[in-house]
Amino acid sequence: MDQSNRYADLSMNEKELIAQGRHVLVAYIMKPKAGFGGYLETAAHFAAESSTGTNVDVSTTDNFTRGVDAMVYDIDEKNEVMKIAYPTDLFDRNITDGRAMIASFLTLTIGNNQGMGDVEYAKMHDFWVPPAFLRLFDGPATTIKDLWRVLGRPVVDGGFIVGTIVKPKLGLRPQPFARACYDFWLGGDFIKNDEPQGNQLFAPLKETIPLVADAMKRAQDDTGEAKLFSANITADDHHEMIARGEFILETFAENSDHVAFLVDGYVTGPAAITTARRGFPNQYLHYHRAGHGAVTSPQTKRGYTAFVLSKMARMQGASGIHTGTMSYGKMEGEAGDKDMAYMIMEDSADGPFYHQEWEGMNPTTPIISGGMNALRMPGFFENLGSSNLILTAGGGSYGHIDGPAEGARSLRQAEQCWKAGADPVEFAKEHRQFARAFESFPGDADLLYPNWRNALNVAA
Ligand code: CAP
Ligand code: MG
Repeated sequence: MDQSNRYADLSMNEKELIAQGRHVLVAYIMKPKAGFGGYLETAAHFAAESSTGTNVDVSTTDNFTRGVDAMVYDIDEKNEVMKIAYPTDLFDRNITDGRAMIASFLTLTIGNNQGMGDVEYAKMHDFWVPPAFLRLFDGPATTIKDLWRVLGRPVVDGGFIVGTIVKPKLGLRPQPFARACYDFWLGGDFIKNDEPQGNQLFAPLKETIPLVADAMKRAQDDTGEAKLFSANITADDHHEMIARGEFILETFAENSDHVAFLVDGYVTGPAAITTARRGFPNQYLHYHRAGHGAVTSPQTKRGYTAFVLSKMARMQGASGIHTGTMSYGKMEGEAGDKDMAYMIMEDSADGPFYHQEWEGMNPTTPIISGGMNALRMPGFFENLGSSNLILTAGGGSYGHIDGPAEGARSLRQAEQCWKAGADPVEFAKEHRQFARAFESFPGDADLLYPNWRNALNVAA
């Protein structure tokens, strides 16, 4: 059934829609399935199923209903671009406080439309939120400024937070886990649980966390520096998450403001992020996105992009989210992914289809992770143009041949190298830990700096 006479109006003007501020605008890359309707007809059906309609007319539709139809307002069939305007009245609000929710945004914009029989594929690449609707989202309660403050740094441009992930990913019992933390903290700032680390039987949280809190105290005493820990409180159950968070804060006690809470936000969804955001508004909320590749990978033509995930994370209240390594690490990514970092850090930024004003919503820190080490960092910083971020390098720290503390120092030196605009091989001649990173990661060194052995006088 061709519904384009109801769910499409290509005369609608995007600038006017933005000026009116009564719609969320969404840009998709969409292809109709062969043998079904034309592009506009499929787009209109997509909009119907994403708002007030179904695949047939129903007798209960009245004039009010039509007033909240999602409308296709622009198509570019050659480039497979479909743009839909969703009236903000479509989206669900809390009965408790009238606030908006990402669950409802996703249920409509990336809901049943992901499996429609007449759609080959559709993937969300960008969206725009009007000010009156944007302010109904929690946004971050804490930011990297809160971490810089704990570290005794300036709250503006407080700089690079050198972090790691306790590796191996799983299999350390409490004592060796805490030892791994202490050893890194002698050189680094920030440690996170790896995304699956929680309350495994071989490392009960209630045994591990006290040892980590003690390791933090000893590392702070031994270095004279504040240290940070991002503790995983991910769980299916809201009450479990709250119980974990409360235990962790009780255990860290006077160091509780040194603790961030890690939530695996893709696998648990907006409800878990909001549990942490509203349950522990004083804690930095660290959004780990493990699993996101299932829908965000460039290989996937459905779902939404990592850019969209990052924008939604800021609205949900993530203080920081992993934004990838922008082609410099082990995970999928490209240099242009830096736009996702700007979109969550700045108050005014451009996405692939829409400019977004954040109206003062707190920024979200780009968290860089995934196969990073000191050798890869200068190029990364050069591409992004900033080091006001958190790096968590697991292999890049625990894989350093002189141990994790030296690995941390090599990462900090990598930032110094970039800031000085120095040639990394020349810089290595004067910076031991950075130089030893070349020997720690010879494969990367050969690829990135082919003349390093001769220059640093290191035999093969
Ligand atoms: C990195 C990591 C991170 C992923 C996250 C891992 O370890 O801890 O979870 O990189 O990817 O488990 O692989 P290494 P992203 O530092 O040892 O690679 O940041 O892209 O979400
Ligand atoms: Mg990990």
